[in-house]
Amino acid sequence: MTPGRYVWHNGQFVAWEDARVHVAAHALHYGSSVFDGIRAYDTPQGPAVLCLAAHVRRLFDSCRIFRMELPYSPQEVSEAILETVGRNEHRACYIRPLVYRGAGAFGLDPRKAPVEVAILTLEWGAYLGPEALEQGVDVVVSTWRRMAPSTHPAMAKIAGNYVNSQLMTMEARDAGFAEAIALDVEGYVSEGSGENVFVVRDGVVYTPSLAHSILPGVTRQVAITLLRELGYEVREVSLPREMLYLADEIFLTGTAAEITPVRSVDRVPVGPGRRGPVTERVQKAFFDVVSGRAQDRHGWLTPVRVRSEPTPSGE
Ligand code: PPE
Repeated sequence: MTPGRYVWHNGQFVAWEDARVHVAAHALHYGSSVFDGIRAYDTPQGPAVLCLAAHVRRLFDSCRIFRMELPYSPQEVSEAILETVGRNEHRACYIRPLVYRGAGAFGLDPRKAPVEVAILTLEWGAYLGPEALEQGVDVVVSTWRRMAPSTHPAMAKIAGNYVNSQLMTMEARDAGFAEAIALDVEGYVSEGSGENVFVVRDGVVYTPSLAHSILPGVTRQVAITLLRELGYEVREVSLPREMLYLADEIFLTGTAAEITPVRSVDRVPVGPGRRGPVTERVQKAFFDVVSGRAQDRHGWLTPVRVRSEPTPSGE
């Protein structure tokens, strides 16, 4: 993972090494930050950010749920994201906007602590390993359940929610799996530690609805759109765990994971145990759009103006 040279921090560009917080930062003690994850792809017209508006909207939605008032507008954050990618001269990168409660208050009313904003970029390759996109990954159903709807707000990308994801990931990796899928409190399929889940059976595509403690994934929405355009029926449903063992195909979607096939669940092969045709078609449609090979008919790509003027004071 290669970090970008500059970080946008509270309205200013600072060197990566200088983008610091105080150890008294509220977020560090209580998980009181929200974030998003966005990718910029290399296209023949230069780098382009995928689904910028949808990601910025979700960032603001997360803040609204957690009652964090951002000192910037969605427009300003979008501009800052494009400027950060441009300034760091990435051809392609992962973008991490972060809104956190800084230092200034202890205790459990976070609203007494200031809201601060950072935008980081880094070069981050295939999330689940270089072979994963073609070969698929081995996953396990986690012993950890996704948070109950009356506990943490799953629709918000709040840092504190990710304690659950980290427990899932460590358990899965220690047992030799690439990733874990969690069930919700009632035992229905929810999502991966950092991905949404899709199941294909008899040519119909199923994915858990928002009622199953999932993050409303931007890639999930892109995949649903592409699948419908390819002529598949996509249903947002309550998915019993056993559908994972009956599936012809399973794939995971996420900004970091992109569209990754699953080849086994709990050591049970998915279909014939390799990437299936529906997964392959939706992957191809996805990578064709993000790489600029196919026409961007939905306006998903925002071009980045690459400027290489010297930045912050002291440079
Ligand atoms: N569920 C969870 C819990 C989740 O964290 C993500 C993204 C998704 C679904 C898919 O959402 P979207 O990226 O909008 O399609 N996970 C982010 C964090 C990964 C990380 O390791 O950090 C991501 O993919 O950026």
